[in-house]
Amino acid sequence: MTGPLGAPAPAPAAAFEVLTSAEPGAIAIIRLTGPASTLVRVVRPFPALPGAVAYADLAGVDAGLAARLDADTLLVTPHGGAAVVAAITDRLRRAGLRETTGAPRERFPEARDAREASLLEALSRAASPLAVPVLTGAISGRADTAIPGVDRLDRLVDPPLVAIAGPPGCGKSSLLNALCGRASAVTDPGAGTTRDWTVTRLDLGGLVVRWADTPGWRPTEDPLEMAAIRAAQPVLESADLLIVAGSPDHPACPTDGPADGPAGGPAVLSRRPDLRIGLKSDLGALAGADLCVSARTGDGIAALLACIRHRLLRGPSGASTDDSEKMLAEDTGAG
Ligand SMILES: Nc1nc2c(ncn2[C@@H]2O[C@H](COP(=O)(O)OP(=O)(O)O)[C@@H](O)[C@H]2O)c(=O)[nH]1
Ligand SMILES: [Mg+2]
Repeated sequence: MTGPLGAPAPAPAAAFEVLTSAEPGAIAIIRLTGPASTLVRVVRPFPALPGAVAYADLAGVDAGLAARLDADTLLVTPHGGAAVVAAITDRLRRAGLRETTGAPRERFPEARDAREASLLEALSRAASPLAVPVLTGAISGRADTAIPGVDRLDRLVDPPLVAIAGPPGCGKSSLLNALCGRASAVTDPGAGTTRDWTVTRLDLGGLVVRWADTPGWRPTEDPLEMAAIRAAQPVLESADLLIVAGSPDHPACPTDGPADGPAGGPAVLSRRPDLRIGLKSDLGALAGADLCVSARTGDGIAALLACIRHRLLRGPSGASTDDSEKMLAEDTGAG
């Protein structure tokens, strides 16, 4: 009979954790922990001693630096594309490594306290470049002070949804193209060009958002266009920031807004817009707009970005543009 004392001690479990953000980046950093006898199966050549670095094959998927921090810990740095990281983590699981996502205090033992560990954890997965000065400023600052200029740190970490609505032809898709610096959306002088709503990831001067371009609101008999307008409705309802646009040649908004949806059109929205903008300001200013911009000349774009950042990052009390927005503008070089 073989008692438990006679059995060989079970091998300590090997584990891995992707330390870098899920956003695509040049490299990813994955921490491997466990006995060298297990890790050597997925990292070859294996850095022999603590402190050693090797250029190694990583799970047969990619090659990159492997640094041995101590007897049981290895950091490996494959390319940062989502497909590479997914393929490597899949191989690691098949090799018997368990995925861990430790508590911030465990993941960042160098942090002075729980708050600093949480800030470092947020920094490791933040989507917005603006998170870097904001979070590093907060980490180096006093532990009990709020972060100046940012009430909604979560929105620097997870990109908020911005949706734009307005009559067809007022220039919504042209604004999107101007903001992303390329022809992302099809634009045309003919009304009803944007049929389906689309989401594009945009960096608005350091704040990364998901920008939803939607089909224009107008009375229509066309079942396809009606279906597209209806499909966009939940996006408009759920957006973190709802922008309503109009232009001098298609002025139906901004005073009306989609909340007064077209007769015979989709159901009325339950919310009012957060921001009313006048597009094609090169043709003239739109009465009732909070601000006017021209996708054609670029006029007003910087002010629009500053306004969007302010509205998304300040809480309900952050009604006025004050020093905090100046700080954000200086951080990002935009204004
Ligand atoms: N003058 C001027 N025309 C614009 C501007 N932005 C868009 N347009 C034109 O307006 C038309 C409709 O634009 P589009 O972006 O497709 O409008 P949407 O239906 O609201 O997406 C196109 O012919 C654009 O070239 C602008 O800032 N100034
Ligand atoms: Mg369009």
